[in-house]
This record gives sequence, structure tokens and C-alpha cells, in this order.
Amino acid sequence: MPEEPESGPARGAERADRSRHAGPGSTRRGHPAGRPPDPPDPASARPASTIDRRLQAEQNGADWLLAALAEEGVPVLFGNPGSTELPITDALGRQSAVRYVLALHEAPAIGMADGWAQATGALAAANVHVQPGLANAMSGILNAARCRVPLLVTVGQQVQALLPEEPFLGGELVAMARPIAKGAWEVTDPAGLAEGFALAVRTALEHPRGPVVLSIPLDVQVAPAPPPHVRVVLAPPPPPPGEALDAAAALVAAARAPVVLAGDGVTHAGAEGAVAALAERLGAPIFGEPMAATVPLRTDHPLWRGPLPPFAAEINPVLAPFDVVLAVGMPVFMVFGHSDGPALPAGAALVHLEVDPHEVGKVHTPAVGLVGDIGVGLAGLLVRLGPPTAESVERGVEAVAQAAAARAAARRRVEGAAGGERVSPAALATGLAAAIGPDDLVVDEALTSGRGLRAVIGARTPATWLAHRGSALGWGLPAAVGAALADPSRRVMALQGDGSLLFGVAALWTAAHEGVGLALVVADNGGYEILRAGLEGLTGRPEGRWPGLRLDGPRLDLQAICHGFGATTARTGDPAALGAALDDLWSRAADGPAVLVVDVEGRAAPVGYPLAGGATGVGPTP
Ligand SMILES: Cc1ncc(C[n+]2csc(CCOP(=O)(O)OP(=O)(O)O)c2C)c(N)n1
Ligand SMILES: [Mg+2]
Repeated sequence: MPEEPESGPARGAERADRSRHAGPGSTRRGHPAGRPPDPPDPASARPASTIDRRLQAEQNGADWLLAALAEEGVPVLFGNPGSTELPITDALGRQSAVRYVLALHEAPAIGMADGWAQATGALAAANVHVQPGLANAMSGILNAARCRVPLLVTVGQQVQALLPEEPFLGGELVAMARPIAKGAWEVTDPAGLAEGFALAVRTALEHPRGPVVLSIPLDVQVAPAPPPHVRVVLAPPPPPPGEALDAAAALVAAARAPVVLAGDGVTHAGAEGAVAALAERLGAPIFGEPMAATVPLRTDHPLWRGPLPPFAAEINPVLAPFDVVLAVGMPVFMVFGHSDGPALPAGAALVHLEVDPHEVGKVHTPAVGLVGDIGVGLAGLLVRLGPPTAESVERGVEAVAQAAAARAAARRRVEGAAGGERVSPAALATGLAAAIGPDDLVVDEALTSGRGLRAVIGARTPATWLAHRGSALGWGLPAAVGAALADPSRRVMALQGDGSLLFGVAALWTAAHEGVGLALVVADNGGYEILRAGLEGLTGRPEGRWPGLRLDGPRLDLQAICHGFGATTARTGDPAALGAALDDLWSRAADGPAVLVVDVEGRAAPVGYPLAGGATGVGPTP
């Protein structure tokens, strides 16, 4: 942050700015009608200190921050406060354009902001407490970075003059955030607040988007505010170079068997229609990227084949029939873990269209790399390809038939496994599929129990499907709360495992406090089944003396836990009762957070492979 001399702020202008955002046109959403108004500030009997007097100034840095957030169209600040953010808490009470939503831990605060941002496509903001708060927030920031979610995370910092003394609260923040956030800065001078905020917002919102961290020391929070923030103007990504588009179009046009791979970047670019049009023009099937955050287009598109599997050894045979692979808006590939051999078949030529230059050539060298705006790139390819050929039309007919057959087979596999006395993951998937409507938003962090749902659920769109991509558990329920807050008119269902739930369960309290209607299904299989399945993949053995995988002794009372956070709850383990229990869940969810715990039984298929050259140990077998 460049240090600039303090410029004398024009106070009158700032006051006018604040009232502009605090008027009846403010964008408050999802606020329960019956909540009592906040109590008035208690008058302090103490003589005013320097900081107190500054707090009473017409507008300080904290006031400015909130007005700037409002100017950027951010109506909600998620967070958990501490003493290094008290001027922000104080300022929140002086305005109404930005509503504070309290989270009981910073990871769910970031998860809620993430869900808000993914549901709206807009910037979301969270404020956390100095080093401890940022440390807790980092898992959420990691998830947001993986999903390219535009978040502004502000962090309070100690009065700078005190920092050399290494006080109880205060310390290095930027270095903590930098390796994971898209950007991180500290405002070291009050005059730099405006510049730092604009830089942070621009960095978060320009593609590829991502979370940024802005540390604001107490002395900057209470200093006189800079001139009002003017909404940042974003630069669109550059178009991919014309020569590269020429080369890519020539390669794709000459392909015998092209395939389109579409990732989250397609959604971020709003290019669902363009990617579908390109696949239709080529007569090519469309696969999604492994472990995507959403789906790249409506999943009832006749060319949609579903997501690629998460290991290179499994991707390779799927792509083997194709000679040209056109990957759009995704890394090629972000795999789950190690497996032998490359994901891309040796004979396949890769054309990679991606907004982030870092991704192009990172793993697989493309025959043609197209770095730039996804929508512009797709349009450029379509124009160059011209109308369909007899060959591409014939290919398309075949690709549609194959996609229909593959989807039907996947559906049959899940439905065929859904019988039995107990609720299997497959039975849960078919029950959920019947209960979830086409416009309901599903937020999936159910790991093994959520897997089959993709095969049996009706059409999903990017607006109705969010899945865990970030790797840090504790995202799902908070993200669902954030999405439900952003649009209280839609039904939202979060799917959690018993294990993953507990990383973010405190978000239920926020949902109850804010009066957010939300349905939560918890697949309770008594432990970390995916890790058992991973050990089976690693060792070849389905069982072992493996500690740390079972959540029993005592078995967790998930109903009691959720009830304690303010949700209504029910439980079932009976497949015949599942449909009625889900109906009941939706009706309870109209009034606040509602939970259905489902006892799920059944093992997941092995995940992963033995490590190359690694022994798997000679310990006792069960
Ligand atoms: C923050 C964090 N800690 C630990 C893990 C490792 N981890 C991955 S899956 C998992 C267990 C998930 O259990 P559950 O949600 O019950 O799903 P199940 O595997 O039983 O389907 C754990 C602990 C993680 N991904 N993130
Ligand atoms: Mg579990």
C-alpha cells in the first residue's frame, strides 16, 4: 500500500454520501419482519479519549468502509467481531445500508459470504478479527480461491504504533493470507484506505475472480475518512489472440472426433449458451470438469455427459475415443490425487481456452492455448467454424444417442442399488431427487452420500447446483445459508455428511437468528466413509485397524446438536418413510432452518489408487 500524505477530507461531501446509501432504497434483504430493533447506543460517562473523539467525528475510516461497500452494491457484511474491529461495529450502528450478519466462527462467516457471492454472481464481504479470526477464516478463503469466488475479507489490525511491541492482539496478516488469497494488503496510512479498497475490490472482481484480504488497522479505522469511494470500473479480460483462434478453429474443424470439456469458468463468463452452441456445431459431447463447483450448462442438454472422473487414470479412458479435446474455462486437470499415467490420451490434441494464463500449459501442453475472455473466445471459434457440415451433423446424432444411453445407464445403476431395508446412499439419492424441484438450489457437501444424486436428479443449471470444490470441509451449510439470505424467495437444500456438517454447523444459528428458511439433510453414516474408501483404494483392503474414521463412542446426537443451534429437527432410517420426511422437511424449512438426519448405511466404492512405488505396510489385517 503506497503511503500518501493525509489529505484533508471534505466532510460535508462524506456525510451526503452516507445518507445516500442509508435511505429507503437500501438493499437489505431477508431480514425477518418480527426482529426487534437494535438497542440505542449507551451513552458513555467516561471522558472522551483521543480515539473516542475520533469515533465521534463526522465520518471515520470505518464509516467510509461501509459506505464504500454499499457503493459497490454489497448490502451485507458477514463476520465475527473483536476488539480490533470495534470502530467498524460502532459504524455499523450509524448506518443502515450494510447489514451485519453474525457468524459464530470465521470459517462459516466466509462460507456464508461465498454462498452469497456464488448465488448472486456479485461481490460479497466478510470482516474478521485480526490474526485469530484470519487464521480461522483461511479455510473458507481457500475454498473461495479454488472456486474463484469474489470476496472482500476485511481484517482489523492493532494500532500500528503498538505493533513493534508485539501486543496480545495484532501481528502479521498479509503474509498469512498471501499464499492462498488472490491478493492481500494492509492499509498503513489513512489516506491509502480509498486506494487500498479499490485495489482489493478490483482484484476480487476481475477474472479470474477470487478472495482478497484487506487489513485495516485501528488507527486507520478511526482516522478521518478519505473522499467518498467511486464504484470501481472493471477491465474485461482481453480477447484471445486472433491467430490463436484461427489455429484452434482449423484444428477443431479437421477433427475426426472432437470433445468439449466445460468448467466453472464457463459459468463465470456467462457462456453456457455459447459452449452449447459450439458443441452443437461440432457434433461433440460435453463433459464437465472433475469436482466442479457447479454445472456448466443445463444438464438436460442432449450433448451433456456429466462430469469427468477425478483421477487421471479414470479420465484417460473417457477421453480415449477423441482426437481433439477442447477444454473451456477449467484447469486441465485438477485431479483429486495421484494415479498412474496422464489424464490426456497420447494421441489427443488439446485446445485450451481459459481466462487464467497460469492454467494454460500448467499440466498438459496444448496444441493451441487460447488465453482470454471465454465468451469472446467461444464466439470467435463459432464464427470461424461457420455452419455445420454433413459430417458434424452425423457425429452430433451419434453423440446425442451416446449421451442419452450413458445418462440412462448411470441412472439405472443408482436406482438399481436403491432397494433394501436401510437407507443406502443410492436410496437417499433417489429420495432426494424426487423431493427437489427444478428451481430449488442444492448445495452439496455430502461426499459419499451425495454422489449418486447427480445421476438421478432432474435438470440442474448453474443457478440450482453448488458443490464442494474447495477441499476444506465446512463450506456447504454456511454457503447454503448465504445463498438463502441472498434470495429468501427460493428453496435451498444443503446436503451434508455427519462429518462435514460439524465443521460448519454453527451456521445454523445464523440461519435461525436471521430467520432464514433452509432445508438441511444430514447423511449420518457414523463416520468418515470417504476416508475408509480412500484407504481401500490405497491399500486394497476394505477394512483395517484405522483410527480416526468412526464418529462413535459416543455416537453424535446430530438432532440435539442442530436443535441447540435453533433448528427444527427430525430423523429417519426407514427408506419407506424418506419421501414423507423430506416433504415435512420442506414445510418446516419455510419458517427457518430445518434439519432431517438420515441414517445411511452402505459402503462407498474405493477412492484412489496405491501410491506409485509405495508399500502399503505389513501391519495386522482385520
Ligand atoms: C477442513 C478439513 N479437514 C479435514 C478434511 C479431510 N476430510 C475429507 S472427507 C472427511 C470426512 C467426511 O465425512 P462425512 O462428511 O461424514 O462424509 P462421508 O465420507 O461419511 O460420506 C474428512 C475429515 C477436509 N477435507 N477438510
Ligand atoms: Mg459420514
